[in-house]
Amino acid sequence: MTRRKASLQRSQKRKKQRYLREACKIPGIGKRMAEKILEILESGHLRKLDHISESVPVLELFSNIWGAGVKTAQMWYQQGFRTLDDIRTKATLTSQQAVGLKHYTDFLERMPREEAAEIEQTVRQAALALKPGLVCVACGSYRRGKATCGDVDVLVTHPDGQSHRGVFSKLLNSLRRSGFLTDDLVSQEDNGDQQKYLGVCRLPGPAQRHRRLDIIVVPYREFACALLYFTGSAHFNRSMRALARTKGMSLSEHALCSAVVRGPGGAKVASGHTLPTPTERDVFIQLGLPYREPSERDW
Ligand code: 8DG
Ligand code: CA
Ligand code: CA
Repeated sequence: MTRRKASLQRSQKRKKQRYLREACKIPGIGKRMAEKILEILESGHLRKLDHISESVPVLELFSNIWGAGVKTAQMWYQQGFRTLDDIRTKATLTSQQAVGLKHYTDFLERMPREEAAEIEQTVRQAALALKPGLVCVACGSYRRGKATCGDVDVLVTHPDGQSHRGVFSKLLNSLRRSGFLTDDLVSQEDNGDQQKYLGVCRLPGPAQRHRRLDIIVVPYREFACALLYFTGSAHFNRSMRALARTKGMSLSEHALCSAVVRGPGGAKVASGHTLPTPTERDVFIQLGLPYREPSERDW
């Protein structure tokens, strides 16, 4: 190497160190980010992205399997899997992921709201055959008036405040016996007094698709808050909860509580007392908000 070339290399290295130091002075930019900035400045390109852009469609393909999150998708990618066939034949699946894979294309498709109404009606008929007076309401995007629904979220309760008890497993068994429920995903029996089922159903008849169905059984005293929660949207719920906090209250799918005392980190120190909310409208009133119809809760 000539002396001139060596001197040029030393000067370039010094320049690079200087750029790195300068980049690191920018708030929020550490050494690794600074190195990436430098690589782009020098070559107009970031090599790490070559790998990412190649993996993104595969990670999306995998994380669309119900029950598989980003972490699982990344693990499968690292194990060398690239197609759904690889997953089917080589990956270790949880029982939920196996159901998700079996109904992969059906679950990606949203259903027309008319089909959601038929599913709600099927659950209602089975519920009423068990116990007259049970109330069944399809919540989620269906109640918000959307033209298509990703799944159906049916809330079940009984106005006498007692008769919802014991309905959960009887209702599921009845829907299983009739062949309407085809697969189970999650059966959560103890969320306070609420019970939640996540599964798969299919309406009778040819060419019907498998659809995701959630069923929630709640005591009548929690009806309004549960209805509000399961109607969503998720973003709307987050806003309502945040607003409740600013007013010293707390809102959940169970109740609206007042005089909540929070510690410096925001953790609940004392839970306050439950405010009477017989209807959704009462929740809005207690929070000092004008009432919003379900179709106006889409943000
Ligand atoms: P979609 O099924 O048509 O896609 O829409 P959706 O009915 O609004 O969503 P969902 O996933 O079925 O959830 C039903 C409601 O549950 C949602 O509208 C509000 C409530 N919910 C929250 N937070 C979350 C959350 O983090 N995940 C889910 N799945 N639901 C949530 O408030
Ligand atoms: Ca839904
Ligand atoms: Ca749902």
